[in-house]
Amino acid sequence: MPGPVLVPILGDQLTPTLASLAGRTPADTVLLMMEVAEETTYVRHHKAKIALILSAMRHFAAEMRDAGWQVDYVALEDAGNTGSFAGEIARAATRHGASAVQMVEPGEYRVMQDLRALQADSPVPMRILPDDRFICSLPEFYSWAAGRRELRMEFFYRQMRQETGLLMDDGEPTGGQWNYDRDNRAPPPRQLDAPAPPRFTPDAITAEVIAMVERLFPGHFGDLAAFGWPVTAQQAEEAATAFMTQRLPHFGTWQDAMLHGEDALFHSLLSTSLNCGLLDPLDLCRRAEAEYRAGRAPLNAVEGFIRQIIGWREFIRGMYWLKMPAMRDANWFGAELPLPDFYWTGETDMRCMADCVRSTRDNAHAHHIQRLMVLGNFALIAGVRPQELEDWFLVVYADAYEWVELPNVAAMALFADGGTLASKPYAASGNYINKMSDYCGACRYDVQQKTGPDACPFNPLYWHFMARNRDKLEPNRRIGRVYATWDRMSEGRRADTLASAQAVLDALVPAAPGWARAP
Ligand code: FAD
Ligand code: DLZ
Ligand code: SF4
Repeated sequence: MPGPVLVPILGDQLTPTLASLAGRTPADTVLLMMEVAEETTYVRHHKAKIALILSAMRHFAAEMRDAGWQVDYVALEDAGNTGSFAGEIARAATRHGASAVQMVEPGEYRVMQDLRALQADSPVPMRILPDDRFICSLPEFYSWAAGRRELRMEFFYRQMRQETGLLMDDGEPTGGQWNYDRDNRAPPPRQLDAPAPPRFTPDAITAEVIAMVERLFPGHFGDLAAFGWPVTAQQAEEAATAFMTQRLPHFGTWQDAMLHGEDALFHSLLSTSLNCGLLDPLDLCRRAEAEYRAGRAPLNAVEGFIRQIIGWREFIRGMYWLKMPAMRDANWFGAELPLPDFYWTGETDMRCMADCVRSTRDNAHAHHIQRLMVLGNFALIAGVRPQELEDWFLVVYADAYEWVELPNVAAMALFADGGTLASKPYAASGNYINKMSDYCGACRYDVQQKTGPDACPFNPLYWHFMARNRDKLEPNRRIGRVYATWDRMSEGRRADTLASAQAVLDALVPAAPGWARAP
């Protein structure tokens, strides 16, 4: 009798229909799940991110056992735990006398390198299968990208709409337009009264994991007091239903809005569940479309939501694998500023920044425009070294895995790849934040002032960024025209602007070492 097939399932593969389980039966298969020190510590993750993944893993193992599967679960503190995926797969293959190992490819390049090395040395056959939970396979993405001069999400998205048939009528986009982004940028009124997303009270499994995280990772960033993320597929379904019925109808209009203390607004907060496998992306999109077809949600909301998932999410994943490992080293502007300490402490008079860091600390979440136009934008115009900001983003968000974090930070927020993903840097002065939020009114800085100690720091930094990168940005058709405005300013005003920006930069305190990676 040949030994069983060993099927390792990683912490972001919590999906019962995983490709590695197709055709397998409980009689000839052992599932292996591993809590390993290498994953919990390769960066010093937000406490809530570790709690979410380990709790979701433990719940998934219990559900798979209930469904009849044999699950070998290695807990973080088990005696003999080698601390790495490769070590645990090798150990379990011997323990079970496995005839073969079969698993779905990991989401991260770093882990893929380790698994390929293990595969090369494995005494039993080891198959690594494509992750078919993504709508676009990697070979399909590579062939879409091949030979194109510019890789832009919009064109990829149109192809995905055609392939999935989402929001298509007789081969044409529903409503006659592919993209309703213009209707998704309304500045917020003073109050928006968004219904709060459901939070899930920790059960015994989650409570035990939370206690373990507090004990083993006391110095990690973030708070666990408000932990309420879905940790099972059933909870994720509940969260998805609440979103579809309560917030989706307004998702489009207020997609880019920010309000102080309003951490979710009309966003779905489904990324944590999507990224660890508790929800299926295509299913979510079909449900959103059904809300539109039934007349319960408008087209700009539903198209906007579907675009984020079959457009941005898939495009970002394809770009990651296309551009790695170079993407991790990209630094087109040669930015070398250390990450300011307020990214960790939240201690800054910039009200927008303080609120975004607070939400990040309390919830392990901030919404897209906070990530892009406050946290990312400041780092871009101040000139923070990309690898430091990338580490920060990988640590602090419960939905952060390198395949989705890195392209968003390096290529979208920092333009560190020189424009393979975005057509221009998302650099903005305080004016943009003022328009899209209620942050500025009660800020210690004055968003209308362009220079001097009371000026909003985003204002002079914006021009400092433009001026110091002129050789790179002036040829860009989409942004180069701003130099005409700069050149029209008097020499004195330009000098004051640069001096004000330099004063902001000189006052920044670099973060103490050890927040993101163990010193
Ligand atoms: P919603 O606003 O409700 O959007 C719906 C879904 O669309 C999200 O759940 C997500 O799955 C998908 N989506 C939307 N935008 C993107 C995008 N740009 N890339 C990929 N998927 C997208 N998202 C992550 O999942 N993990 C990250 O580590 C991450 N890091 C980011 C870093 C920066 C600098 C920026 C600008 C964006 C980042 N994003 C990341 C994308 C986006 O901000 C989050 O997906 C979103 O805020 C998650 O909240 P939500 O579920 O409420 O999203
Ligand atoms: C993020 C994370 C953490 C903190 N811990 C684990 C773990 O102990 N075991 C596990 O299987 N996965 C964990 N993860 C998620 C992995 O980092 C993720 O599956 C890989 O990065 C995918 O390449
Ligand atoms: Fe942020 Fe400037 Fe507005 Fe203050 S004035 S909240 S620093 S954009």
